[in-house]
Amino acid sequence: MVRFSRKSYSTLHEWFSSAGTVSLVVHARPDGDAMGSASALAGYLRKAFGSDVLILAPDAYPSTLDFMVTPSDVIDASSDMDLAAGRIAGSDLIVSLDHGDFSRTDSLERHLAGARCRKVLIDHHQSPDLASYGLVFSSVDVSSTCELLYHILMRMPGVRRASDLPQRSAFCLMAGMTTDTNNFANSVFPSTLSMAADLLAAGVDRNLILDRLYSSYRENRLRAMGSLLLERMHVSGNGVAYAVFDRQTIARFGLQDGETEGFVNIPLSMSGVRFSLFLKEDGDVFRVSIRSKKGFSASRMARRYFNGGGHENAAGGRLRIPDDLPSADDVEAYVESVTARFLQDEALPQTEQK
Ligand SMILES: [Mn+2]
Repeated sequence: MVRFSRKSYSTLHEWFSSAGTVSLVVHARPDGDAMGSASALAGYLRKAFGSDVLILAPDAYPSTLDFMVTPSDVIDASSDMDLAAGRIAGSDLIVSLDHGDFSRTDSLERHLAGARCRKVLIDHHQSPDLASYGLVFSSVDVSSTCELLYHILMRMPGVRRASDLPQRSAFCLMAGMTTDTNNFANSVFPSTLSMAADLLAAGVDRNLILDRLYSSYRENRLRAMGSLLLERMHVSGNGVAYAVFDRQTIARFGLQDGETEGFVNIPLSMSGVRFSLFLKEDGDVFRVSIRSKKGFSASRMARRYFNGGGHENAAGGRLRIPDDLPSADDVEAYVESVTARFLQDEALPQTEQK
């Protein structure tokens, strides 16, 4: 269960109620948890305080999340940087959701860091940048930012249960939590289930969420999954499985943003696989997703070899060409050598690692 001081909640409520213009900031390549928490908070702030609220995204969210986002709520900085920068300058309050520091917001970073207004962090990642925020709600003991936000909202005056929230906010909290837990498969705490029970009791249509998240794919995604299983996936003897989708594979299946979501989890269904890596070529970088089974650290692997980080069992990073790899052709050899080295290092007793 998540607990913050009584003072934190009352300060947050005071900041919410006195801010006319609020900007909710999400990380680059926003996912369901980021967009769900931002949409939910936007609805609450408008209803409770009549605030002028917009969501600031460094780039576009995938169309698979259309059902939980109102397009007019969102400023996409990659399509109008001046609008985004002006919004930040005119904000009374900035709330960062689902990321622990401004570096996850790409080109928005310097504007956010330079803004003089009040700043709040609501996030569930490790090692938040405490110095950048006046008020921090950070915990790794929750499934998602949506769950953390739910518990915070339940501490606001006038809110005792999910039915006290706008219906749309309750829906978005459930949708975002469902994406981050992969439909209750990962990072589920007792508090996650009590939140879900309350949201269901408030009338959230979970069937609609499941239909939109898991039964609305295009055919090409399944064909691409076939290629992953038959051709792209490599399984090493040391418990690492990985797959690379290079630009040719992406073009072959006409894959759009978000359509490879979840592919990284598939190899973990094999007995003996401890780490699964999925790499996708995007311009001059490979975007890397890493998942691990309990007892193995995806976040440490991401930090050490893939310029990234994240959660203990779900992390990500990137490899740049030519900084990290001479060319795209070297990616498989790189993955094999660093994962083997990582497993070797991890096998050493803790004392020898220091
Ligand atoms: Mn999240």
